[in-house]
Amino acid sequence: MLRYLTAGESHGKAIVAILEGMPAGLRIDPDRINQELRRRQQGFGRGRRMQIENDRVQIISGLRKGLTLSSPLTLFIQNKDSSIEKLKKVICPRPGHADLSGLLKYGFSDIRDVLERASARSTVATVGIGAICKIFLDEFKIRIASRVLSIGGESTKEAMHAKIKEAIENKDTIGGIFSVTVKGVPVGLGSYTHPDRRLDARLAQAIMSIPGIKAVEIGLGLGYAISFGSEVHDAIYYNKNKAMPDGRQGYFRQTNNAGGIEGGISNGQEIIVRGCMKPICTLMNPLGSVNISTKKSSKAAVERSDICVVEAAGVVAESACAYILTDAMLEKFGSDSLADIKENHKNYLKRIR
Ligand code: EPS
Repeated sequence: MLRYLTAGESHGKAIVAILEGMPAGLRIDPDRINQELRRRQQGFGRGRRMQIENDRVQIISGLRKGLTLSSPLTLFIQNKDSSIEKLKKVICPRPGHADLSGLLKYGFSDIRDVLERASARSTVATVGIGAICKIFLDEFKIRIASRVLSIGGESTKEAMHAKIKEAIENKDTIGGIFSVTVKGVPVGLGSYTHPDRRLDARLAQAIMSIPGIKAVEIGLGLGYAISFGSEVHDAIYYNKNKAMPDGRQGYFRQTNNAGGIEGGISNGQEIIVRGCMKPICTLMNPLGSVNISTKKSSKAAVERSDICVVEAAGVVAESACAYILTDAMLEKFGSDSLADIKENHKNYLKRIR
């Protein structure tokens, strides 16, 4: 139903996104998009680039008088640091980054030609698109939030902070785990009828495609591997006075190990996804590498970078989930006009009561 394209290099003129397939009649407040862009720039452990940029969106198509026209929406976010033509050549690939594989794949002789697009700066586009999707989901009271669960294995606020400080002091970097939760999702988004329609598979793909993400779990995730079925499946109850979170009367659960998705379909419970982010690969005290011109051992390149971006990754993952859930809502309830979609949504909730 929905599709998007993004473009832009980290130090190019701008980051651009085109979102096609949003229904007509949705009011878009650019400030809401700017708020999300702002959230992406934050978190303890960000680098100097975030002090330079003040990401703000210009919407250059798809809106008239603040309302969507169902035509493609184009988001344009200017880079303040647009020094791409002046930046120095990079010749020692950083372990963990796309540097070496990208260089060999495309036949470049300067790693900068890889890293400019491989940079996580591209997540500005994901967040811009996700913000529009969140505005759509708000119409259905579907709310998405994220949280940092752990940094370097530590899970209290002070200990997480201390880990990041330790990384800064040691000229190192650190990763962690974030969660994304989605409240208010109606039962019935996604489907078991074909692999590429499964909601959990679609969410996992969207989150795994964020730079630096190495694992995604839904609900109990890896915990399923160490449990008996009787311990982990969410027993079903019925009480005509009790309602599921999506408004359905009668059926309810007392646990949510499934993370809101069974058989590739939302089951009306909160959706719970976790993502694991590896430590940033640019190290101020670099690992061993090889000079691509001389083939001699050398230290990996050092570029301006962040120390820890798990909090920002959570914000980006919220956006990735918002996009998938919007797509699944449009699939279920129609895709032309917001008013029609709302009517279909209302009638559906009435039917499944
Ligand atoms: C980022 C912009 C980049 C980096 C970071 C994320 O800016 P610069 O390279 O100019 O410092 O801060 O990118 C990476 C960590 C990476 O691996 O490329 C941003 O806007 O989020």
